[in-house]
Amino acid sequence: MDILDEIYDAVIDGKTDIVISKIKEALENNIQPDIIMKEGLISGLDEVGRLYEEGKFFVPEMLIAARTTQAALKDLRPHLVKQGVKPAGKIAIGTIQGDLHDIGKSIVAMMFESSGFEVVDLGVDVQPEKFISAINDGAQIIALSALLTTTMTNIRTTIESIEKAKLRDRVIIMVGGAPVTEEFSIEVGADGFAQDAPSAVRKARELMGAKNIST
Ligand code: B1M
Repeated sequence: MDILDEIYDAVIDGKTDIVISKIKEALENNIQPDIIMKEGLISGLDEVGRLYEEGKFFVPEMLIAARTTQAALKDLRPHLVKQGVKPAGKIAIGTIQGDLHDIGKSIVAMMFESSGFEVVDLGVDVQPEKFISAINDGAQIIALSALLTTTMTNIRTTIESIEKAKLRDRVIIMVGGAPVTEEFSIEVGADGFAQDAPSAVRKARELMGAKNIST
């Protein structure tokens, strides 16, 4: 089995020690850092996302694989920087104003980070102004999480504030959380909806490719 396949398998199994030692071996064998990231780490994590969507993996397995990938990326990052590799995009994520649930939002944030995005986690109970500041600071995507039917309406208020600040054209807006649906996302004028962390990553990549965002 080649080294990249071993990294891929170890990501799926959440075996951090093996991933880190195999990355070292891959670098010693002159495999480029971006290839290690894409074909070993990210494709392993994509497979974890697929298994989760098929109901074969659950949240704990997904969290373990995301943590493994994050630890490995920490080691790989200096090599990626040296190679001139840029993040897949800059995302600011937060739980909407009035809402204190942060478990799902943090899983989505971790999955974005493990998949090569630069992530700014704005926390919980995030006021629209904070999302506006994040856009002004270069976020290309903002991801809004809501867990309560009473707070999901604040997604609309936040999008309206972004429109009022004349920043709507500069940013991709993604929404998610247990009560949020595709229909609701269209109704409030978001660019995309994702029902879980793996599909959020897939949707972000798709939207980054489709919308030309200038920062
Ligand atoms: Co609360 N709570 N809670 N709670 N809580 C719910 C959400 C509730 C469904 C429970 C119930 O009644 N059955 C209910 C909401 C009912 C409704 O609105 N229809 C509820 C309520 C009512 C409340 C309070 C109002 C209770 C009270 O005080 N009377 C209160 C509100 C506080 C507030 O926010 N202002 C409250 C408080 C709390 C705790 C603080 C005790 C705690 C939160 C702790 C924390 O987060 N640190 C809590 C918890 C734990 C829950 C439940 C049990 C679990 C939520 C969770 O973490 N799920 C929840 C019931 C349930 O869901 N079974 C419940 C696991 C997590 C991995 O899933 O968050 O859905 P989830 O995230 C998923 C997807 O939704 C998606 O990806 C994630 C990963 O796959 N996703 C995104 C999430 N954000 C995304 C953003 C994206 C994309 C995808 O951006 C692009």
